Amino acid sequence: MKTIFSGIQPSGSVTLGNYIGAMKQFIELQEDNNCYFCIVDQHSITVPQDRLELRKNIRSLAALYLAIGIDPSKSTLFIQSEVPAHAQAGWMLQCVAYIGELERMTQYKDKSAGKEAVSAGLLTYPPLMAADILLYNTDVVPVGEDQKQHIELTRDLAERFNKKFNDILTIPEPRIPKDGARIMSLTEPTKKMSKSDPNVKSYITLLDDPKQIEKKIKSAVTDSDGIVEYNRTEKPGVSNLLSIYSVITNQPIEKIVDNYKGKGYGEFKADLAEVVVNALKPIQDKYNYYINSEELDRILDLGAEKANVVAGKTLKKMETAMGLGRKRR
Ligand code: ATP
Ligand code: LTN
Repeated sequence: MKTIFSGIQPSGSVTLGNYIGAMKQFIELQEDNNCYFCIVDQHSITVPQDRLELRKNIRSLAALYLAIGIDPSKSTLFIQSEVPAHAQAGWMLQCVAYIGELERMTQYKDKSAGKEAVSAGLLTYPPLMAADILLYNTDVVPVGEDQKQHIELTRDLAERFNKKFNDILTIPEPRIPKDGARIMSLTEPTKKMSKSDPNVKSYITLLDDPKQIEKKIKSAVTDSDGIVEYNRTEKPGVSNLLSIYSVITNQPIEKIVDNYKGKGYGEFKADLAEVVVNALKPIQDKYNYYINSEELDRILDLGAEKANVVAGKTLKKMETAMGLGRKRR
C-alpha cells in the first residue's frame, strides 16, 4: 500500500483535461492505496480570483471529486486552507528553494508572460505544492504531463532538505497516464486545455449540458483535409479529439481511425459528442446530489481533521530539523 497525494485548483470549472489527465487515475488508485485528494485553494489565489466565485468553485470541486467516484471511506478529501501546516511547511520550503530554479518553471513563465503585475505567490507556488505532497509522506503523485516539472522540483527540494537538515522527507514519484496526459484546447489545439482559459469554447467542463458539449465539439478546430487520422504534429485538432474518444471509450486509437475510414469530421464529431455526453451524465447526476447536501460538509470536515493530524506530525519533524521554535521534550 502506497501513499498517494494529488491536488486540483478551484480556479474554474473542472475540464475534461483535468478529468482524463488526473482525476480518472484517482479512482483506480484509491482501491488499494492510502489516498489524499486536496482542493488547493491557496494555489488558486496566485492569480486574481473573485471571492464569491472562488467559494463557489471550491464547493463545486469538492462535489465533483465525489461525483467522479472518490469514496470518503477510502480516501481523505479536504481543502488546503483548512490545514494550516501546508502554508507553514510551504514557507520553510521557500527558504530551501532558489529563486533561479523557480524562475525556470514553465508554468510560471506561461502564467506570468505579458502580465504587468505578477504576484510573488505565482513564483513561489512550487514550494507550496512541494509542501502539499511532502507533508503526507507521499510515494506517488498522479498528475497530467504539465505538472512533471513541479514534481521534479519537489523531489529536489526534499533531497536538499534531507541532506541539509535531517533525513525525514519521503521522495515522491510522479504518475502520468500513458494516454490523455495532455488534452489540448478545442480552439487552439497546440495549447493545453485549461480551466482558466478566458475562451469557454476551448474546454469542456464536467458540468456542461449536452447542447453545450455538442456545440463545442462541433466547432472544435480541425483542418481542411477531412480525414480522421492520428498525427499530433500535422493534425493536432483531430488527434486531440481522437485521444479524448479513445480514453473515454477505452478503445485503441487505431480502431477508432479504422471505424471512420471514408467518413468525414461531421459524423466523427457527432459521435464523439454523444460519447462525452453519455460519460458525463452519471457524474452530473451524482454532482447534483452532493452539491446541496450537508453530507458534503461532513466529508470535508472529517477530511480536514484527518489531514491535520498527519500533516501536523511531519510539520513538527520539519521544524525540529530546521531548529524552529523551542526544543520539545
Ligand atoms: P489552471 O487553468 O487554473 O491552471 P488547469 O486546468 O491547468 O488549471 P489544474 O488545477 O492546474 O488545472 O490541474 C489539475 C490536474 O489536471 C493536474 O494534475 C494537471 O496536470 C491536470 N491537467 C490540467 N490540464 C490538463 C490537460 N489539458 N490534460 C491533461 N491533464 C491536465
Ligand atoms: N500545481 C498543480 C496543482 C497542485 C498539485 C499539488 C498537484 C497543487 N498542489 C500537489 C499534485 C500534488 C496544478 O497546477 N495543476
